[in-house]
Amino acid sequence: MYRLQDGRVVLHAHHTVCASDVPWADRHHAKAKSSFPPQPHESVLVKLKAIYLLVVLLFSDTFVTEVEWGKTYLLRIVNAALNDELFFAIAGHNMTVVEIDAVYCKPFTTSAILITPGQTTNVLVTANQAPGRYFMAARDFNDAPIPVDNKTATAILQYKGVPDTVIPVLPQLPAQNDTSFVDTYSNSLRSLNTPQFPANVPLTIDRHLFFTVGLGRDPCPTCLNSTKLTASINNVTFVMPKIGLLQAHYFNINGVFKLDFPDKPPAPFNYTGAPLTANLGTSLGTRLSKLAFNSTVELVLQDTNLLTVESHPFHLHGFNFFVVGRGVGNFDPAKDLAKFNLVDPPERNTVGVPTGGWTAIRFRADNPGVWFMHCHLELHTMWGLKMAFVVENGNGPDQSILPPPNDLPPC
Ligand SMILES: [Cu+2]
Repeated sequence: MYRLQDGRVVLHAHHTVCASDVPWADRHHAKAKSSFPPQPHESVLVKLKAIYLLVVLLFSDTFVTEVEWGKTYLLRIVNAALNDELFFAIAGHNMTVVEIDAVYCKPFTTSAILITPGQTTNVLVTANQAPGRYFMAARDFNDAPIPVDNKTATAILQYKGVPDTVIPVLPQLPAQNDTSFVDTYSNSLRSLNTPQFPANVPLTIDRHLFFTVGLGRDPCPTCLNSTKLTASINNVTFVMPKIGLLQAHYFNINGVFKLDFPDKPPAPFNYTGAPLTANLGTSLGTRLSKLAFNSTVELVLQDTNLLTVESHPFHLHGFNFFVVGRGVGNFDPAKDLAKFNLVDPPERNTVGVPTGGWTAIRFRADNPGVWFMHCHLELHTMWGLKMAFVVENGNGPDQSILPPPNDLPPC
């Protein structure tokens, strides 16, 4: 659950095989009439109408939304796919990105957006083209050397008064492996950073973390070839406990997890170079990392070439973070730290770790509890590409975990 800048609240939930959890966020928004829709940051806007747009790869019917010429619309775009980062574009219309993961950003105009599972993006679109029917389309982005789903999902933007018989045109989406589009797009995302909505980037860091994220292969006597695919952070494949982590933490139940998650990989290696310099085996464990209340954290997420390099959209529960840097290859503190954006980095809760590259985030651990951090590709999460932070209570009156509600359902 996230509290937003303007008081709205977003529920971000997961269910193993169900993509329909994300719209809860939008339903929740829809009820919060008092502060919705958000006003644009620039005063040029006109008439605003919210369109709820759920991007999934399988539309059973083609969704059509009607627009009036000359009006500007707010599109709330949610990636509810399980395993696909998506490009999204509208034929003939540019989009102005104004909000990412429910945080305002500096508005910028683009012909397409990239949105990963777990992310949301709000854009303004002005219906100022020749009245007609225009496809909105979404298609997989994947620049890793692995097979991809190449289906295109479509919906239709239809100008009022235009008959349904008009054949819509398709937008030009970036190529499926267009890394440079993603680099440019990612670098265009900046916090609004105004007096009203400041970017409170932590400037001094209490805790430096370096996490390698990637795939692996573990022994499995009952599996084909006696091995199974796996995934790990710092070589730890997360094992889900039988008792809830938060429950175990709150009630001091021993034996559910250990607080020894490593701050860095067990042994440094050439994370993204070829050939492989580490073996594919991982260690299993329910290991968590403890953070002091209100401590500032810098976390570098480093993709590895174990099995294959691949883009991993990482999601942190409980906090927004600032994406202060990203790059290709191995993170090199000697040259990369100096390039961090500590002024107006994008603030969000899910970020892609580039294929064969790294992403650096910073956040303040001011929310006591137990918080998962995981790859938002469902397959990878299930393979163990996750860990959790235990954030200690503070000393103040509102700085401790609340007790569980009386109607908390038992496992
Ligand atoms: Cu992943």
